[in-house]
Amino acid sequence: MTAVVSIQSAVAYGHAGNSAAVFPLQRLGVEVWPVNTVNFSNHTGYPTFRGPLLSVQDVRDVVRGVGERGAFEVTDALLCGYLGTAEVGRAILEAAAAIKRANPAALFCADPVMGDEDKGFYASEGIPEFWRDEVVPAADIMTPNLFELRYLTGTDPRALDDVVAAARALRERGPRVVVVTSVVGDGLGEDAMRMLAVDGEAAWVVETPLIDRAFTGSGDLTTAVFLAHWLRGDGLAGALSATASATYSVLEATTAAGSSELRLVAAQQDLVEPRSRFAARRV
Ligand code: PXL
Repeated sequence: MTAVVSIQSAVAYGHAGNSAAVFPLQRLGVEVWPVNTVNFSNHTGYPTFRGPLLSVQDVRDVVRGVGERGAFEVTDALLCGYLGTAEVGRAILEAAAAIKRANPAALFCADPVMGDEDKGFYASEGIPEFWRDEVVPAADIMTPNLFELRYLTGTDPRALDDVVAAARALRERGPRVVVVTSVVGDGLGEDAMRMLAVDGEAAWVVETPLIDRAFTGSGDLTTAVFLAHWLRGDGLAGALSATASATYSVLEATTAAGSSELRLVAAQQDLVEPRSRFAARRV
């Protein structure tokens, strides 16, 4: 059995946070123990959203209770993403430490959600610094977009080689696997989306056609799918290719359906057998 503790937000309507990550992990064969940090009606991109944020103490209690079931001994990874407050982030770091005490082989996979090229920083005050100063040294896998990689490394990579160098620089500070999404740069065509992955040895890039619209939850989906394939032992190139293929296929199905929410259930076969496939190439 492969098992993941996923500490993220949850929404009733649509797909973001755990509501974008849990089902794809399950569909890829991973047992998931979700710990929700908020219970919102919908993601925050809508004009209204309602419902409670859990207190940090509630999040800690749920994590503790899951640990009391003996789950941490058999947990393969802790997954986290979008953070409302750095306080919840600290509870996540404590959870990572507790899981690693129970199973030293467990991985901490963090998607440092804080902003993007189009919107700039949208994370609350203190969150970017929290990712940079406290999560980077503790994480095993990180999945920043290019905007987030720039901030985390204090670099401004322009060409693909520079992005690879920045991803390697982030590795030097903690995570042994870095996946960079939304890679653009000098000499790279603007009609494609690119993801790049580095570990201690190789760097791999995969390109998919660009779908020119915004999605919410697509980053949460991407990190979840990558983690599932990494835990399965698909290797860096295999996990990257499978992630780009599944994510692109779901986004394409979402767009074809004219849906504003990810079509995770309707297009679930794409998680397992993506209708479009893209190979990774070594750079
Ligand atoms: O996709 C990140 C995310 C997670 N959780 C909630 C969100 C969003 C993005 O809007 O609103 C609640």
